[in-house]
Amino acid sequence: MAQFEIPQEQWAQVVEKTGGPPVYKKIPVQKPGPDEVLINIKYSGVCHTDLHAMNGDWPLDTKMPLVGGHEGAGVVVAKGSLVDNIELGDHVGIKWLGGSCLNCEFCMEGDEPLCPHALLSGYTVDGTFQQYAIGKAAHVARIPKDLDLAAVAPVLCAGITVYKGLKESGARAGQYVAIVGAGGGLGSLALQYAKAMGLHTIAIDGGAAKGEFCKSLGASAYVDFTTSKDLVADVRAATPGNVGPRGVLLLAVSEGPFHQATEYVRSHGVVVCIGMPAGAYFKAPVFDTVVRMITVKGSYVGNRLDTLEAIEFFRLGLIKAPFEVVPLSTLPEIFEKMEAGKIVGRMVVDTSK
Ligand code: 8ID
Ligand code: ZN
Repeated sequence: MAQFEIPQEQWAQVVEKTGGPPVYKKIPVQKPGPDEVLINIKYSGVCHTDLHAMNGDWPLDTKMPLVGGHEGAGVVVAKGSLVDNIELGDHVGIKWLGGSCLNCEFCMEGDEPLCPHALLSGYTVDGTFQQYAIGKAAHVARIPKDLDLAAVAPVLCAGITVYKGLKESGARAGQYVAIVGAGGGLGSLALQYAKAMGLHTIAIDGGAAKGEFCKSLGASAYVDFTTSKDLVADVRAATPGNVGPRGVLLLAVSEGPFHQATEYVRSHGVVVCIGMPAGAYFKAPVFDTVVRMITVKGSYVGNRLDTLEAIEFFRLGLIKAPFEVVPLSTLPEIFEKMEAGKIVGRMVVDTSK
């Protein structure tokens, strides 16, 4: 069995007060409990959720001080006494759902994200913006050893979430889905998962650069919300017969598009809410919802099987969303760019720098 030298201290980005910014500093390396593993995180994707966590946007308290991050991929370097199905040296990932009780009716039904005792990585427990993170053995994602850890990191939240969202939309191969916020982190993965699932995509986001980017990821149409004179008509026009897309994945971090989606979704279509703009409400006309038989639902990350399936799509070479690797020390600048909507695709931090 592999042996690893584990330092006493490590570099981390620590949010010390709500509102941030994160502070790059040395903190102690923790020891895994009996049902936990210690993971040498090599790379972590940066999700907009990490920014919500730092800003205290949501009606759910974070731990404080907080090490954020929940798209971390790395190597198991230590494990607790009860962990008998993971070896030192195995490659694993920490995802948003860090742990769940595995005994409540939600866990039993495979709805672990709904467990009342769920642990949220980088939110209620420390996450992956550090060199050594703790994961519950039952919940860490298994990553085949031949996969590039930087490239697979964004799959651990963005990939799982959009893959689940596409399943929740009920859209089948050959049908159309609209991806709102398609040029962002979740959006870029959504375009790739949708393509791999045989779906046509209508990408919605702002600016020419994101348009080029979405087209390069296989979008069949791009609607620019900053220049479109009639977004509803433009989205419908991108589907055969102008009937609108079967499914809509709402990934944007602003409230407006949540109100528009029921206007352009196809009758009997499904609107899936995934993005979580602070303080936002969903609004839809009751009349249209009834007579056009529209379904509106939320979708929240994915369970362990969704995780395995999302990684399998990646292993098969079907998911090639561009990402940019930068040092962990630059996290505050990433958050600034994210706040301004200037990130195209996903940023991934290298924890060794
Ligand atoms: O399980 C879940 N439901 C889950 C999982 C992971 C992330 C939910 N999220 C949430 C995050 O907390 C965040 O609120 O999904 C949202 C998107 O996360 P992200 O993809 O990591 O964010 P991003 O990279 O900043 O991308 C957002 C995109 O939305 C576009 C922006 O231009 C950007 O490309 N956008 C905005 I802001 N307003 C838009 C609009 N009106 C828009 N696109 C189209 N129309
Ligand atoms: Zn996330």
